[in-house]
Amino acid sequence: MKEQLANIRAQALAAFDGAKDSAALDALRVQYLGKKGELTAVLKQMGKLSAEERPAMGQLANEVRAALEEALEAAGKKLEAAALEAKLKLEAVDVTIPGDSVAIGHKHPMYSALDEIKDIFVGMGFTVLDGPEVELAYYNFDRLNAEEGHPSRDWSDTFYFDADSRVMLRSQTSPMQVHAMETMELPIRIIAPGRVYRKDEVDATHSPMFHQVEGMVIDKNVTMSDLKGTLNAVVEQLFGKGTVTRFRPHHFPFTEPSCEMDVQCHKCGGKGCPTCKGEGWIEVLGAGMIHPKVLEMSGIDPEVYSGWAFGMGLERLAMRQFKITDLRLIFENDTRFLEQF
Ligand code: 2U9
Repeated sequence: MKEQLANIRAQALAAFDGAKDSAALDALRVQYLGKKGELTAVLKQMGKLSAEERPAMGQLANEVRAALEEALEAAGKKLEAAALEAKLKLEAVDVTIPGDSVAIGHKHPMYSALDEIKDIFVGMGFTVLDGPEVELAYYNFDRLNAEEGHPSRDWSDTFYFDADSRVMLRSQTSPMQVHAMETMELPIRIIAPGRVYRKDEVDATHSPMFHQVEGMVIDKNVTMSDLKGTLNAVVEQLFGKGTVTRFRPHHFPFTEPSCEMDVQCHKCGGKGCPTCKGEGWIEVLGAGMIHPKVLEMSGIDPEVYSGWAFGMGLERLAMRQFKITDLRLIFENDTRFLEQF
């Protein structure tokens, strides 16, 4: 019996140590320590021993059981640790593997041009306004001295919402200045950038939606020299110090007198080249002294106050700045185009 117990101990310890996984180990537990296991079978024979032999054999059997249980627990722990190790290896994140790159967007070139303009005007004390794109024709036309019958009010030029031509998509950002005259305290220095809508066919230089930046100053003793001085300072910041400008007479219903401002072509210095289409000058904006009737309609006394205003197309400015030859590229949002800026 002593030998049997020694064999069981040796075999069981070797078997536990070699178990491949916890299921195999559990089967071995049943095989050696279970109710019908090998150790139990030996213990059942204890009754056959003499009273003298029994205590020593009992003690030995207990020692073997304790040894087996201890070895079983150790083997279990070893398997558990190995399983954890394998799982960690399997689930480990290799931080050295290059990640999937996420394409990062950036500012649209036209909004870069707008931000530059905003910075220039804000630096001179102007406030930037925002306003509705759906407007009353009253604010878009009447209050800007474009009376009934003015060509720009025609259905072929303007997107109206109603048969009475009262509600429309604004065709200029000027109604924002009218709202400002109604709500802001004088003096006023504002710029009004935003989308405007006109019934134009799409081509390389036209779009039914485009962006304008308009601006306005109203104060006492404001004159044409303020207009020229301020706009000259603006284009010097936009196109460089010493930029030569000229002002040509023009006509707008909302300003009197009105003018257009050209900058001398930076490419050819005024001689004429492809950039300025042989003209030597590039038109940048329209401007003028706010018409006294426009001031009066907003309750501002033109005998006390005067003002100047300007307007320019943002796409045209961005196209010149970034040498973009087709307006459609600005709106198509083709990343192959946009990535270049
Ligand atoms: C108020 C009074 C006057 C805004 C002005 C222009 C001249 C102008 C055009 C430039 C190219 C529009 O985008 S464009 O087609 N605009 O030339 N705009 S003065 O004058 C105002 C505006 C509001 C109350």
